Amino acid sequence: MTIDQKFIDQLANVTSKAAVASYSFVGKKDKIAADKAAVDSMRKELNKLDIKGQIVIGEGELDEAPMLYIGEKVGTTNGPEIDIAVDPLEGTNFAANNLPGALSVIAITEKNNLFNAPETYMEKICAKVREKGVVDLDYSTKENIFNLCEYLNKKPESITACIMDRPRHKKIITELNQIGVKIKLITDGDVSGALLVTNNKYNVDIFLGIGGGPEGVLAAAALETFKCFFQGRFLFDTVEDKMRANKMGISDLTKKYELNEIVRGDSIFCATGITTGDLVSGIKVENNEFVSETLVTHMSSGIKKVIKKVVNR
Ligand code: VTB
Repeated sequence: MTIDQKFIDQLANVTSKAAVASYSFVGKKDKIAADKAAVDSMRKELNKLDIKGQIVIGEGELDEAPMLYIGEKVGTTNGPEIDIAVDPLEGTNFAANNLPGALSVIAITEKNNLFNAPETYMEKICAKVREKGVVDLDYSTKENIFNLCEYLNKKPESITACIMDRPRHKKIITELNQIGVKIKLITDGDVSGALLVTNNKYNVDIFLGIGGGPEGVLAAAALETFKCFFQGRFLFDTVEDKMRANKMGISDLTKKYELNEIVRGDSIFCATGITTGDLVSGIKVENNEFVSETLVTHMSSGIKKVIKKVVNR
């Protein structure tokens, strides 16, 4: 089964409207307001779609998030059963401080095909490699780089690795440095960071490190269409995290997940720019109208492109 192509445009509308709603709060130093605007808009628009949708990855659980919580049903119910992952405002700091890279993101699969990811950290690795065994979460950083060098026929000095600038990555960053790899350090936004491996124009060969689990699932949905390699391993540090994992039916807490175990079957991914970043431009006002740019991917048709839209509020 595949997801009808008509949903690409409909979902790009959803993320475009959320991006415009959040855009009013860009540079206002209020990340909560920027996020709320995106969430409210996304929920309203998702409820107009002819789907029987369920939020699988959202803004938290019912008790902590009144809207777009995990398990929330959205859509008119007149349509296919769909699992939905949302990040209405990915990069709240970027939006609040008017910095590049704030996105509104959504990914869908058919029912029961999207991993029900807990809101914990995830160890991730991805690269524009199709074969297994070139890079792997179980290899050391150096092994991954040397294998990738061989695969790409490049020297370590010509490899660029993208990683979030966090104290937890000190060891990886030191090792990358020792072998001469160029590092692209990002402050937030690891959905976008992971997607930089999809096209040579971004000059990133590998993305690695620990970031949000939900962001990992969202990135995986797009990476599948780009035929890139992705692996993720959830990290359950606290007792609370472990209990939540058990509740979600995860028994092996150290399991390494392959892309196809996270996103199964057909999928659509949409990421609209709020502020201009590497992947897409931010919201622009042209002739008194809002114009958005959205990166869309659709697995079954192989569609992967950036679309522009005039957005009515
Ligand atoms: C990432 C990134 C987000 O959180 O997942 C990160 O994509 C992970 O958490 O944009 P820490 O900030 O605790 O490292 C964000 O940076 C913010 O939600």
